Amino acid sequence: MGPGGNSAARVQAFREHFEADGAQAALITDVANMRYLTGFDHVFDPMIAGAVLISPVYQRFYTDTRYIEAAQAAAKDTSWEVRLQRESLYAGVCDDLTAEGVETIAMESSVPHARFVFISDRFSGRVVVSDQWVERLRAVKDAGELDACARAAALTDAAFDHVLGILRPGLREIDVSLALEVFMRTNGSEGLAFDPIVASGPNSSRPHAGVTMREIEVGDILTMDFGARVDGYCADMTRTVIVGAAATDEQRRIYEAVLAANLAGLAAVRTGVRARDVDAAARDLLAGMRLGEYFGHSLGHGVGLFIHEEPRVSSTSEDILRTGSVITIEPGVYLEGRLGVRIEDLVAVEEGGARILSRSPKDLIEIV
Ligand SMILES: [Mn+2]
Repeated sequence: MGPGGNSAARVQAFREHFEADGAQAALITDVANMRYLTGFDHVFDPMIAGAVLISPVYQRFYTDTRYIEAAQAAAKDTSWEVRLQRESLYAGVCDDLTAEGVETIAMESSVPHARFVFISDRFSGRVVVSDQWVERLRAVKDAGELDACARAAALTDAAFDHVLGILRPGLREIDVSLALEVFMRTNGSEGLAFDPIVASGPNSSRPHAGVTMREIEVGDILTMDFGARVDGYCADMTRTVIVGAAATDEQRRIYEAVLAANLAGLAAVRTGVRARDVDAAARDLLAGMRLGEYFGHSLGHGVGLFIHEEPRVSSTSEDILRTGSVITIEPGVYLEGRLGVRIEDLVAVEEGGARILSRSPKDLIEIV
C-alpha cells in the first residue's frame, strides 16, 4: 500500500474533530493537507487550484480543467467525488454549501487571509477555524508514509555518496547543488524536498545560506543540507565535509562537538519523551563545551508531506514524541564570518528509540 492508502481512515478521524468543533463540513485548501486526506498521487503540485470538502456523508475534491483528468484517475475506486469547476473554484464550493443548507463550515487556520475573506463573504453560513486537526493527524505516520520517508532518505544518501565522488576545489556552490539535484531527480525524486543549501568556507556560518556562485577553495568547510522527495514525502539531511585539505584543529574541534551533540540528541529520542528534552540533550552538551551561544536554531522539526511540520523539536516545544513521528536532529555551531558545521539526520520515533533513516557517514570526511 502506498503512502496515500489510508485516506478513508484519515477522513474519518478528521470528521470527528471538525464535528466536535461544531461544524457540519470542513473546507481544506492547504496542498499538503489535501494530499494527505485524499491520498491522491500525481495530482498535487504547489500551484494547484483545488479544494477538499468533507461532510459527514460525502468527500469531494474540486479542481479545474488543468487537474481534472489526473484527479478523476486518482479517485477511481475510492469514495471521493471529483467536481470540475470551470469558473471560480471557491465560489463554486460556497454555492454548493449554501444550496445544501450547510450552516457552519470549518477551515484551516493556515488559510491565506484573502481566501478566508472571500469565502466568509460568499458562503451564507458561519465559518469557524478548526485549528491544526489535519496537521496533528499528519504528525504520526502510518507504515506506507514511513516507507516513503525511508525511501526519500535512501535517495538522499545516494546523492551524498555521488557528490563525494566529484567534490574538489574550484567547483562552485551552484555546481554542487545542481549535481545533488540532478542525481536525486534522475533517480526518482519528485521535485526536491526544498532548495538545497550548499555553503562553503565563510558562507557556512549562515545556517540557511542558500547557494552562491562562490568557488570552493582548498581547505574550505562545506555544508550541504538537502533532501529528496518520494511519493510526496520529504527527506532532510545535512553533512559537513572539508574540501582539498586535512581539517584544521579548529574545524575538527567544532565538527567533533557538533557530532557529539547530534549523537546526544539521537540518543534522547524515543516515544513518550518531551521534544524539548531532546533539544536540551544536544543543547546542554554544546553549552558544556562553551559553544551554546553559537547554536541559535532549534534542534529539529517534524518532516512529512511538507519539510517543516509537527512535532516541533525546540527548547520551547510543548510536544511529546509519539511512535511514528518523523523528525530531524540537526545541531549546528556557527562562528560568524569564519565557519559553520551542521550535522542532520532524519529519524523515525519508535518505542525503543530513534530509527535513523539517514545512513550517510558522519565521521569527518576530508576530500583530498
Ligand atoms: Mn532540517
